[in-house]
Amino acid sequence: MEKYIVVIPTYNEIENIRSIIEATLSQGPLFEVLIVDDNSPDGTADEVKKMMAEYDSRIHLLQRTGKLGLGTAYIAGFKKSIELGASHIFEMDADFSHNPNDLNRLLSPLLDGKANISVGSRYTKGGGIKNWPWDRLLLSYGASLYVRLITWLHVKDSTAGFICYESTVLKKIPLDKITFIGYAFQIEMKFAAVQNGFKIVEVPIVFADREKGKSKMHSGIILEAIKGVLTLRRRGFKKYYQTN
Ligand SMILES: Nc1nc2c(ncn2[C@@H]2O[C@H](COP(=O)(O)OP(=O)(O)O)[C@@H](O)[C@H]2O)c(=O)[nH]1
Ligand SMILES: [Mg+2]
Repeated sequence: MEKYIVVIPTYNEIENIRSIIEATLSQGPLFEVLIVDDNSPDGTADEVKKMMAEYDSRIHLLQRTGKLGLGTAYIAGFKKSIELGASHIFEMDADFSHNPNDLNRLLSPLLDGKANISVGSRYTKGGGIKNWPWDRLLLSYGASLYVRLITWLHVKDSTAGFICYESTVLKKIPLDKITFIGYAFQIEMKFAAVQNGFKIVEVPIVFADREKGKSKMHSGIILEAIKGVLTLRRRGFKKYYQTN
């Protein structure tokens, strides 16, 4: 049975949470959301609970005890989505940088059997970025070139975090071996998927900077990515992520 679960990690997204959930559910009756909240001090989870009482059973909430990072939030969300019987599982941010109106465009190549994973890509023809300062643009584009050079991963937007997976992909990848938490997590997931023989397609999207709330990006995450890519190269030679 088809069931599309959109996993949305949150940390202090009170200004975005209601509208992002509504926009996601409005994409079609088969869409559900799973919020993974890290005990946001601003009460994001309380707002989700209110909506769960107002709406039907298409809203799910996973609460963690504290800010444990984006990567582990997604891993927990993927496991829960598999338990809930999802056929397709999405990664999407809460801050509208990823437009929920693109969800069906990400899904469609998978429903057509063209690939197992689709990546909302800023760096493929037709994609782009709105309202980012030049230094973040440079960092992001530079990172994508660096990743391709070191890992040979054939994905133009390797740090992208707007993704749709067939659930079979997330059942096959050894999720307990996924260790990174920031941009490196996004690269690691794509790398592990390719190592297991899955096909990735890039769908052009326009990424917009957040209008409400604050970014949680920090320099530690950049450092993790620089070192992480080298670790991935070594793991690639050892087929570290390959399962039978
Ligand atoms: N659960 C959880 N969510 C997080 C954490 N860090 C960031 N997020 C969420 O991940 C998404 C992307 O984070 P954001 O701060 O917008 O990063 P940026 O887009 O790279 O500036 C947003 O929905 C955040 O609320 C975390 O440690 N735990
Ligand atoms: Mg953001």
